[in-house]
Amino acid sequence: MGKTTLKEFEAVFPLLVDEIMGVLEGYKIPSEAAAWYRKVLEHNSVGGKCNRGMSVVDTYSVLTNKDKLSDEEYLRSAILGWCTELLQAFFLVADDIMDSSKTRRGSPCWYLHEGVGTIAINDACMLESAIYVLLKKHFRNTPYYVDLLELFHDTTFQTELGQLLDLITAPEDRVDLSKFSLEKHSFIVIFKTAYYSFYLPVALAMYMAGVATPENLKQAHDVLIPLGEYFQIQDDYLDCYGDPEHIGKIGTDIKDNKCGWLINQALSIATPEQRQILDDNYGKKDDQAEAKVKQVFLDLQLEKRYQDYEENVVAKIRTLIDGIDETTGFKKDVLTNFLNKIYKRSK
Ligand code: GPP
Ligand code: MG
Ligand code: MG
Ligand code: MG
Repeated sequence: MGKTTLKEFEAVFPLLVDEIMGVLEGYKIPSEAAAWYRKVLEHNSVGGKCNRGMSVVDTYSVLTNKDKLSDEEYLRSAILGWCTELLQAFFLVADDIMDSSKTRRGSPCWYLHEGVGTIAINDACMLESAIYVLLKKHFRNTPYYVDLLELFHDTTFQTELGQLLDLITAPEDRVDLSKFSLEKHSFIVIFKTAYYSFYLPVALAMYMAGVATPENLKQAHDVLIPLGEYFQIQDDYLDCYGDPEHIGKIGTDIKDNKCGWLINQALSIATPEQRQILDDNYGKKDDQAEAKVKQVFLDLQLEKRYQDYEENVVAKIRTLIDGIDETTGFKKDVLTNFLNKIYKRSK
């Protein structure tokens, strides 16, 4: 099955930016605002791995059994892919403000750019709006237009709920590790990441391929949500153990008092002495305190624990994929492709 390349997929984006600029021209907006919006779109949507966006195209190819899509089909599935990337861009611009992050995709976070600051909040909202400009232009005449709108709205709401719990479980002024738990962590990561990163791109391709029955959507959901949970646990792991040069961002979870996978694992096995060090140093905006937490993580051999978790969860997900019923138009390969893309990822 021929997979799309980043180069092919990225080549579609300038066409979409031009279309969006056309809408602004219709409003006769002063040119400096149009230039600003163009910069926002280009800087924040391009430059990532585009795994989510490209997976819409690849999933559509698998579901329709086509080795090579027609130009028209490629373009339409890539537009849904870019809508997914715009949603991600909206979330990342906003998330970096909320997490006080410094870098994203190897350059300063958007809100830290010269002259941007809190305008980034409006920019994030406008990245979201671009989704609906594109959907209206390209999908308004399809029978599944309302399904697409509902899917984007529901997914956005789910992600915001996850972000809410992520943020209120990590207050800046009051560190209380007894509020953390693996159950809470699971809710946070499923809602803030799994829905928009895994379920959304597949469901989009399913609507376009005409196989989005409630049964098939449920089959997809029941594997993609655990897969997305595993993906965010990788993100939590890489926040501490990833190479900032390689992942393009500097980890902030310990200083930000986040209810991440590593701290929850540490809490479940720490001795009273280690627990005291964690209580005294977690969530402090201070390099030395962060280093003390990392030392406890090291002493608890969390890296090994993570590798064991990874092998276990991947075996479970493979069993779930084996149980998929393909007679109703859904395909195991859709899910296997996702799993292969993220297994043992280092960025
Ligand atoms: C990832 O969390 C989750 C998001 C980017 C969703 C944000 C949702 C909003 C409604 C704004 P993260 O903070 O661990 O991501 P990263 O490590 O990339 O900063
Ligand atoms: Mg973040
Ligand atoms: Mg965050
Ligand atoms: Mg993270």
